[in-house]
Amino acid sequence: MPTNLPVVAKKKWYEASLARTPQEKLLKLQEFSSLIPKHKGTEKLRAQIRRQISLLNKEIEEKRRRRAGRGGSRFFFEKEGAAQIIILGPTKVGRSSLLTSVTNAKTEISYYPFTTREPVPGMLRFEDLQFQLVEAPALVEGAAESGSGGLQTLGLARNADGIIIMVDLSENAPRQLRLVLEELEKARILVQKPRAKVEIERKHVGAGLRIIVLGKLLDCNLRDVENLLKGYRILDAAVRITGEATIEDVEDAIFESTIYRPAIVIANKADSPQAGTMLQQLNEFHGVRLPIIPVSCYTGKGLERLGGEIFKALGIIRIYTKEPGDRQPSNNPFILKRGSTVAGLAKQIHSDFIRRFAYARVWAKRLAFSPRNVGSSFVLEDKDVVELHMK
Ligand SMILES: Nc1nc2c(ncn2[C@@H]2O[C@H](COP(=O)(O)OP(=O)(O)OP(=O)(O)O)[C@@H](O)[C@H]2O)c(=O)[nH]1
Ligand SMILES: [Mg+2]
Repeated sequence: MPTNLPVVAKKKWYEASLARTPQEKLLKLQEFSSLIPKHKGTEKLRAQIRRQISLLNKEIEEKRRRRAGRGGSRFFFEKEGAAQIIILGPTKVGRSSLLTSVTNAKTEISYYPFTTREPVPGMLRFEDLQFQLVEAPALVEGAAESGSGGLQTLGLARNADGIIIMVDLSENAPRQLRLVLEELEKARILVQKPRAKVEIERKHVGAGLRIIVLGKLLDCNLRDVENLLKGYRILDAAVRITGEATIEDVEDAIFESTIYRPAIVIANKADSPQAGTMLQQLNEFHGVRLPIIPVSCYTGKGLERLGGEIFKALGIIRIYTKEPGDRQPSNNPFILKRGSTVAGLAKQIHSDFIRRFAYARVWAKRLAFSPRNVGSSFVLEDKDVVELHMK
């Protein structure tokens, strides 16, 4: 359902998007919030703004506390390694046990519930990559609506690149899974790839609005999209629409409300007596098509699969570049999305590279003749070695 926001509200949203400090953003969002008409079409938006306001309040409060030297919790982490993955789950499922088993981190494991109160990071090695795992505090029912910790926990998931949903096979694992999925859904974090993706990249160079539709617009045309964006004063941006999108999907993207994060389910305590039955129920659980990996932090069973499953779920590939004339490629791969082309690689290395690109030389097992000279639209795969040649 469209939000049909009045012009004053759209203008206020635009001002909020320009805010430079959390305080300013908070103020603008509060004003924006009061301008949203209350009807069915704005329900989701109003809930989202309430959440955003509550998170900002928390952020400001914590900054103040930290400045006053009284600590304050650390709720956001600089990303390290190839990707940041949040371990989410109800209490006592073994999140700390997992972190301790597969990373260098030290964190308290205990029989008592709610032991972990602040996020704890650790690095997991997978082949030549490192993933940063972050144990989130336990998720409780209603987290997405609560004004405090639950929202921050879900905020961690929003900021991360992927999610490990952890459940306990000695308990009612399907119910635990449902709880986490429901909270994620309420927080508008999708764990299943949406049918459409709308990316809006704001520019500030006066190049105007460029809309690229790679998929299909379902209930609108290009002109409608353009008008919607202009209504929000998005006049200088590159917009990419993939998949089958509705006008609502475009508006969602303006508010950055719904986001997709790849996820896997780790079913812990596979050593417990009823684990087999629980796992079966979990696999029959409707509506979820996420990979489910049974593990035991006690016996170590299944833990060796973790890195590979994360890698697969993230949909990334590693590309090793080589300087013309060098014998060996660099040990440090570039991380790209699956399906990326040579052009994507060139762009990631340097914004100027694509303009000067002449051709690339690719070494890969799948090629009949390797190395092969290719153009910028050549689709890369994991572990390809690439030499870029410039004009
Ligand atoms: N049987 C069995 N018990 C486990 C396993 N992994 C963890 N536990 C036990 O489960 C309990 C909770 O483990 P934690 O790792 O502290 O769980 P958590 O999810 O971090 O819990 P909180 O941070 O308190 O919310 C502890 O008593 C662990 O010893 C396992 O693989 N098998
Ligand atoms: Mg813990």
